[in-house]
Amino acid sequence: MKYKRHTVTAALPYANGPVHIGHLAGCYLPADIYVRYLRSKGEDVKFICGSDEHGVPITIKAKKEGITPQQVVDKYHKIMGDAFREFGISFDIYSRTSSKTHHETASEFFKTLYNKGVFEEEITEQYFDEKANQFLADRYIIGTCPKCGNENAYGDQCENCGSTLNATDLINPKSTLSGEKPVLKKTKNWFLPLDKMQPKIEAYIDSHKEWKSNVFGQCKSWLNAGLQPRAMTRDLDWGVKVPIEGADGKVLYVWFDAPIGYISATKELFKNANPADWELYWKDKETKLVHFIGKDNIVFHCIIFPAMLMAEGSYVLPENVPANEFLNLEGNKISTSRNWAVWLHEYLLEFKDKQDVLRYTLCANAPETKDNDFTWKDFQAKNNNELVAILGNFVNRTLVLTQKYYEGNVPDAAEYNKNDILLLEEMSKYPAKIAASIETYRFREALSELMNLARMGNKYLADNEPWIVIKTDAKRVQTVMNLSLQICANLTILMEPFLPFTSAKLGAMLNLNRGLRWNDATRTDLLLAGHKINDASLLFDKIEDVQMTAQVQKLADSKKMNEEDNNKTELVGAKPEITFDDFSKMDIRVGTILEAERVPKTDKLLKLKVDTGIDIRTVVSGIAAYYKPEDIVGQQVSILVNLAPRMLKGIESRGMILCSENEKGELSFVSPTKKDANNGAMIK
Ligand code: B3M
Ligand code: ZN
Repeated sequence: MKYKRHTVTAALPYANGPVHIGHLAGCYLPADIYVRYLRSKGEDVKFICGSDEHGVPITIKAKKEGITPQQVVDKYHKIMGDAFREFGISFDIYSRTSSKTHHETASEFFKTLYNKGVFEEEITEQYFDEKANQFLADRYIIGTCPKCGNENAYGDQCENCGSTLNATDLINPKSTLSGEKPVLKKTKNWFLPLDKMQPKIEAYIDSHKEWKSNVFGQCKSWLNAGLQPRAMTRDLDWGVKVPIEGADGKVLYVWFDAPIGYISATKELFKNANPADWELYWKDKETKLVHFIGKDNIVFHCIIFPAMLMAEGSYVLPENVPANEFLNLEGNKISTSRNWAVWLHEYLLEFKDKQDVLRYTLCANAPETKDNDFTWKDFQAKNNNELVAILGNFVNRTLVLTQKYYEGNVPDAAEYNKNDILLLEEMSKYPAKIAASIETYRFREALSELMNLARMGNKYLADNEPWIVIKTDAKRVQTVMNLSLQICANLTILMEPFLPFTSAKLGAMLNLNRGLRWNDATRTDLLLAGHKINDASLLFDKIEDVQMTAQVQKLADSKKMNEEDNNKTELVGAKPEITFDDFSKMDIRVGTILEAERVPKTDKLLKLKVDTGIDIRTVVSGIAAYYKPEDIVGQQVSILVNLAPRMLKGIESRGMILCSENEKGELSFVSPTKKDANNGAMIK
């Protein structure tokens, strides 16, 4: 069936950190290539993305940075949007799920399902952290995966084996907020009865045997295990409020609201046009809906979201979900927390104007069927041996010779010989060949075909040696150069989805008509005789060893820093990090208690006279339950001397005696271990 229009989405990234090469290779680059190709074919396509601003990853980040969730998403929404734009990821809209449109759209969607009686309302026991006084959903809880034994599985998903989980499935659950073992507490939630929907979902999946085998296989294995009802609401406060009565303090499950983000972003896109138009891109049967994602999102896009759409009833279902596997970096899993990543914003600073080199490398090496590895050595090789030596070299030789022989005027093709005719025939096959690969989501193959066209051009030049023939047969050289120029023009069109920056640059050098489309690349008259081309400059330049050594060193440094960090104990529930300057503001000294007496009418307080080495002062301390006054006279203690004075029970207390507190809340002095410490000695 030929579709009238296309809705293409790329996974909404969590707005909790910048974008790295794994994100790009995983879904944004293939999606962009696909969309640029469709546009070049003249298809009606909308490319939809935005930030996923809800969910526990956001609130955890906020806590860690000591800012609000809204501040977190504002910060990263901008950073991510900028990085995508700079790499030429050509979204028609990059929206966000904290927008009003989204909150309204997600609420409405939920209400529709609720009114249709789709949800099962159930009171179940969910984990609760008594110390943090909140329910623990999704990433607020970790434990051992019941399927694969990974000890760090999240409450909703195990990243090791890809299973979707419920928090109550975890063995040895632990709160990521306090590190404590959670208790079970009853709460009401609304469940999507995936178990009952299984036959319909199964029929849908079975009608898509053409899907990539990694995607189809994962779906089948979930179906074979039997789908379980899944809660679509959470007892959390950050997210889209559950829009029904009796649901105070609850929000929509982030995986319920996030895919609806695609719909609300499309609405935003059309908000200044005819607002009903957005519906065509979601509800018209002649719309082809394709989701580009990474493999950890397969179940949500292939099972849960389609189930939601089916239950709603008026939407088309995803026609394909070409998920990629993961990209590793120099042999190790990319990790944000361990800073084992190549960040796009850093890449741009270090490799200015080389977006296409990264696009090329990531596409040529895309983890389409299995996990793949990015190495700097390979990046350099791809640039030097392919982009520079094949594509750049062919184009440069053609343009330089055209300037040299014809002052930049395209020569007339005099007469085609047998080889020229063969070349023309071959050339005309490329658009269809590359298109077939792109349409079946085989982007690596498509890119390698593109390079074959450049190779063919190089070989043509080498076989025909215009630089030698020019001395004897100027007419022949005109034909050779004319054909070489046509190949350059075709390359400009066909490379655009993969290398948009280079395509624009080459198009400008060739002074090529803008607005040429994919199918024009079969033509051999894109540059007519007499057409004037512009000066040639290099499309790519060599990347030197020193640049690569610096990148490898940067990664080694971050590995070393991590190893040092790993030697530290787990900082569960720790206070936020401070600088050395923060610490050195505190003036802590050794002092000796000279006098001690109870503060009348209190159980807790002792009034102490302390020799701090710099003065003798009064301090009121809450230690009466643990120390008798007569026992502590002569005791050496640590005292914070530059704490602002406070009035306690009418006594001015100047400073604070440092104590440790055990698990029962009992205090004990922190004292020098050697008895001969001097009063006034600094503690640092
Ligand atoms: N934010 C997960 C991720 O970034 C999630 C994708 C949502 S797509 C609707 O991997
Ligand atoms: Zn697992």
